[in-house]
Amino acid sequence: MANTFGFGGMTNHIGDMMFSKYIFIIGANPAVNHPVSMVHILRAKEAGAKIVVVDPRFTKTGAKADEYYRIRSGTDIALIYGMLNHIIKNNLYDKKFLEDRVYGYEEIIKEAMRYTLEEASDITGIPVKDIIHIAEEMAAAKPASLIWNQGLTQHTTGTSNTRIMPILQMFLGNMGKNGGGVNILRGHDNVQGSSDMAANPDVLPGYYNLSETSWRHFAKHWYVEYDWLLSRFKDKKMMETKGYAHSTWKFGVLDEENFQNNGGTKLRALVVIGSGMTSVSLLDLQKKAMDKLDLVVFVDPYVNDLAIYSERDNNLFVLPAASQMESSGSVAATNRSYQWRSKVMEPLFECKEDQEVLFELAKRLGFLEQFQRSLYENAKKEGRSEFIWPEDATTELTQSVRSIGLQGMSYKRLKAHQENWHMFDKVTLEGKGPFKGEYYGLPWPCWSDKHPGTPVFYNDSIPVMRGGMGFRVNWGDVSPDGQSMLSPHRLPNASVAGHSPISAANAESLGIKLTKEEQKQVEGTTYALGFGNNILVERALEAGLCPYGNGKARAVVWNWYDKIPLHREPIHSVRGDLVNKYPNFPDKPNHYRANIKYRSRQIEKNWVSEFPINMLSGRLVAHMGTGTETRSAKYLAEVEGEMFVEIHPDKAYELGINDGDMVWVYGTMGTRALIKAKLSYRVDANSIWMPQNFSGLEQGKNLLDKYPQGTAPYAIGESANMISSYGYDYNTACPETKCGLCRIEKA
Ligand SMILES: Nc1nc2c(c(=O)[nH]1)N[C@H]1C(S)=C(S)[C@@H](COP(=O)(O)OP(=O)(O)OC[C@H]3O[C@@H](n4cnc5c(=O)[nH]c(N)nc54)[C@H](O)[C@@H]3O)O[C@H]1N2
Ligand SMILES: Nc1nc2c(c(=O)[nH]1)N[C@H]1C(S)=C(S)[C@@H](COP(=O)(O)OP(=O)(O)OC[C@H]3O[C@@H](n4cnc5c(=O)[nH]c(N)nc54)[C@H](O)[C@@H]3O)O[C@H]1N2
Ligand SMILES: [Mo]
Repeated sequence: MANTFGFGGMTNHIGDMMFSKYIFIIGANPAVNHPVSMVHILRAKEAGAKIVVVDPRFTKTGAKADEYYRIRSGTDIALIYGMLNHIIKNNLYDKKFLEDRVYGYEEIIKEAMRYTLEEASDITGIPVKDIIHIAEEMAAAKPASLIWNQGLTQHTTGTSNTRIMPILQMFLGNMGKNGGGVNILRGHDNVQGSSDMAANPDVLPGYYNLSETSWRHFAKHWYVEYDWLLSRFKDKKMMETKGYAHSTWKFGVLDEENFQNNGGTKLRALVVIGSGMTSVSLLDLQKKAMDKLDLVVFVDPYVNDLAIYSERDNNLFVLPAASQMESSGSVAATNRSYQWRSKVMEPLFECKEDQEVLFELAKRLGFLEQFQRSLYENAKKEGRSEFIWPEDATTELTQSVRSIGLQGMSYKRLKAHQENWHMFDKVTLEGKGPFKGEYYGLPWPCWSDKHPGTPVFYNDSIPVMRGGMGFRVNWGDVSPDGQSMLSPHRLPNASVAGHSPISAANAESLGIKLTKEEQKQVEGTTYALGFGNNILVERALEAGLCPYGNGKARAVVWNWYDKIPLHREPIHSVRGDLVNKYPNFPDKPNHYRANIKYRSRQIEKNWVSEFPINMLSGRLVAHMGTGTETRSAKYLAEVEGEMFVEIHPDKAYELGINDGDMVWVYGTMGTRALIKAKLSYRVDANSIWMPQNFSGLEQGKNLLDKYPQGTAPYAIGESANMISSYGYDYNTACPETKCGLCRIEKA
């Protein structure tokens, strides 16, 4: 998820938490989901940091914290504005940081003034005295680190949540400092890498937009003609249009009104490679959509869970993929460090590595030669006639993705880091011996083969060649209201203070020296659009300048619907009395090719009267994602072998449910799930919680006999997504699986 500054990922890193005095964990449960990070958090605690958890559920992380506060899900923005209200009124904020480095903070101050402590308390359920206490202690702690994860993103307001948190950290002056920052603990192994590599429908690798300029940039790096790429699309408009999201494709099959968003046609085929699929909300609609396609292909080391839900008897293929143990390559950690991974064993039986499957697919689609061209070109540069996988692919990626500065990450450097773990400090990431000056895994941006990587974002008190940088200048030098977007600070040793992104056109005026010959070589390019050499960037670094510019963060995003983050009640809110005061977004046509409802769904009926219970979901330590892999592991299935729903004893008593009873949970989409009740004080009296890690039981129907012989997992259960509510983030279309309503009955 991109943060306020247009980049995704942690600003700092996990070891860096040792420098924190206060760790604010909001919407994350690292004790279960990031046990290694939790070790670092607990070490920081031993060294004196205060650990504070804000979560609707009393989690294992909450149990290990100094303080735990229960919040109503979907109300984090109101909490932060309440805290800011107190912080601003009592002058506990870092005015200089805001003035120098943040555009539009005045608008945040205005909004915060509307959230009296009483109002924030009413919305969030957190008592006024507690909001004051958190605000005062966090403001006094220098520095404080802020951690979040899916508790914030899986909401209609998910993007706004991920903007308000860095805004809070800027008010407190905690950005660009060791022990501070916003630290998003990412999900899967290499999820950071997959977003860097554009496993997203709205960008090209490196977060390049879908414009002709970006396509032309990649055409060069892929050694294909731009016109050939264009010919693969219906037309130029579709080439520059966001694709379906993981969450919206089903609407492109089921609802004719969406076909116009998809070049006038229904979606016809689905190839799933590396997603469990029952992880997506509205599972029943997904199943129905799957069965209306012409072709469905799953590429997976296990039998994909969604395949089991299918009722079709043709054109569904399950192809065996090699696992991570049977493949190698670079993977990006949650802090933007890239790491080399070695193959442990050759793929078993008929399994193929993912790239082999894609090569075969490209071959049958008739463009294998173009697909592999850059691999051969990169091999040629090293005097080879055959390419080596994944080395030559790594070269393609690192040389093309210059927006976020991957060009310093050659596969040779990455391998050398992996082979020499003992040469790096675990707290600071700094290298020793031959790696002196480098940071482990060259966390991006790593601008050149001499650049050390960037362990902490936005630290403008160290030189760029030590990992220093201001905020990225990505939206022009001047805001629409005429304010400068450039920083008044000069990085140590820099030729100028705030400046635009480096281009051949502005280099000279910024004090960057290029010879005549070099000028010719970089003509017409920018720091992000180079090809064949890295001269412009290298000369900028020599002048002490960060290639992407040195600017201000923007608290006001002038081109978005919510220019600043605003509290909006969830579509299916337990506080029906607040849905008109804090309405959700207007409906959004063509949102990742589907017409998505917001406000119209919110007011379609008085949801909470029919479905009075708030529905939360999360994860178990023994299972991963859909649990496809982990429920197929005998011992993990033994540890956590059964789907359950946590219900508060008061609620259970009211509904006549005993611990261990089977219950029907009814969702707002007309589906239901049969789950075992677990009475628990972890949830409040009006919420339930379920793990998302099960599937294989469909609205009470056991699907075990659908698995091909010998492939059934050891444990199955209802999927939480069979009963999730309708709702999508207004920017990313991430499903709202952290809010929703339901009704419960004893089965
Ligand atoms: N063992 C294990 N580890 C995993 C995974 C797994 O499946 N199993 N999955 C991996 C993946 S893909 C990811 S993305 C991460 C996810 O890691 P986390 O985000 O830590 O996981 P969750 O348990 O889904 O949600 C975190 C917390 O958010 C809380 N929450 C829900 N709604 C709200 C809200 O509105 N506000 C606030 N403040 N909190 C809220 C939930 O109660 C929950 O405790 O974990 C990764 N690690
Ligand atoms: N209700 C609810 N739903 C949620 C969430 C929630 O908190 N609540 N969390 C959401 C989040 S954050 C996430 S990330 C998703 C997770 O959802 P998924 O990403 O769907 O979950 P996984 O089960 O990890 O899926 C990975 C799939 O890839 C396969 N696989 C593993 N290795 C390889 C490989 O090398 N090659 C190939 N081709 N396949 C491989 C696995 O067998 C598995 O089928 O769930 C989301 N859904
Ligand atoms: Mo995730």
